[in-house]
Amino acid sequence: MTTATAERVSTERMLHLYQEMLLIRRFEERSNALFLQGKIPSTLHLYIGQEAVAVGVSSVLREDDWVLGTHRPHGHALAKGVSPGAIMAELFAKAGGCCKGKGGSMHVGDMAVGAFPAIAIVGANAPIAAGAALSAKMRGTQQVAISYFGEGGANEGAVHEGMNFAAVLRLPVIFVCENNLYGASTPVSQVVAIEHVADRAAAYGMPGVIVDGNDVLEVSRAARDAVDRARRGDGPTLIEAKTYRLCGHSRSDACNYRTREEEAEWRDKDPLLRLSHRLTAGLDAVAVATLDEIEREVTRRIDEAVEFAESSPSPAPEDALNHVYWEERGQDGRCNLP
Ligand SMILES: Cc1ncc(C[n+]2csc(CCOP(=O)(O)OP(=O)(O)O)c2C)c(N)n1
Repeated sequence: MTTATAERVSTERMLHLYQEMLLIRRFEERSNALFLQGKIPSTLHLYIGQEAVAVGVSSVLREDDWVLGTHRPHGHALAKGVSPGAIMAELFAKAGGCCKGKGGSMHVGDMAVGAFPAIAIVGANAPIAAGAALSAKMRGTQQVAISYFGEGGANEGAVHEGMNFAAVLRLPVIFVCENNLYGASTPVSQVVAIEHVADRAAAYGMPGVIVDGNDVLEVSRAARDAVDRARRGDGPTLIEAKTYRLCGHSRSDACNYRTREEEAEWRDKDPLLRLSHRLTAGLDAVAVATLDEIEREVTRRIDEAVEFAESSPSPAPEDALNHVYWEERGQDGRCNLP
């Protein structure tokens, strides 16, 4: 097991990463507000506090690489390039949503930009990511697949099967464990007997890397190493990103299983705050006005996403059985599965 170090990067790249993280943060805050107004049916698992993980990882991916998200997937999808409007419309259960309004929050994704529709069964995406990576290896496309899961998910049998299969066949998968310390209300110490989930990598014969999951530069450096290794044909890597969700597990969570002091400590380590400090202080010396400009641009994109969702129609009843599985119909009307 190794620990990652922060990457030396240009100011331009840091501003880009900042904008990507801010897009997720503001998207999540707005969807929470819309949920409370009763505009979003079902529940929401927000990604507030974990933005550096998805953004750091996706920042080193190609468009045709794949990410496989979890029940907390808005950040995974946004960072991979799924349109904010299509995600918001999906949360509204509207026909313009990325799953045509039939998946909701826990299934957002868009294969056109390499984001599998997310899988809400905890840990279930690991063997699917391995399968996608096997297809990339067989076709020689050099694509990589990212399997996200939490420290709770790390204990699911499917995660072990996926990791073992990927290691044995040296598949181009990066397993990213977002260790945010709690699986719903259960502290990690009650479900994992060792200090670092990344230590388990040795048992599969793959590198295990620990990163500060609230430092987008460190995440992106570790992800780049893992992606390079995967594209070279050297197989999978397990990255454990130590992070914290700065919100409840899902709606109506009073967070009584953790202290306000602990939350305050992690608020000081907020990934956005950390990058904005780094950008405005020291060598980079980016003007605060530049960050304000980014804030305005992000707000404009979120406003546009909400407008799109509001004006999108509900799915038509006659479409109830359409678009449930991936399908392309040929001229004869028959399904051609990929
Ligand atoms: C197989 C399975 N068991 C239980 C659940 C219910 N559930 C949803 S989220 C969650 C906690 C997951 O914790 P973790 O994997 O650490 O991810 P986090 O919520 O912290 O992002 C549980 C138990 C589920 N969706 N799937």
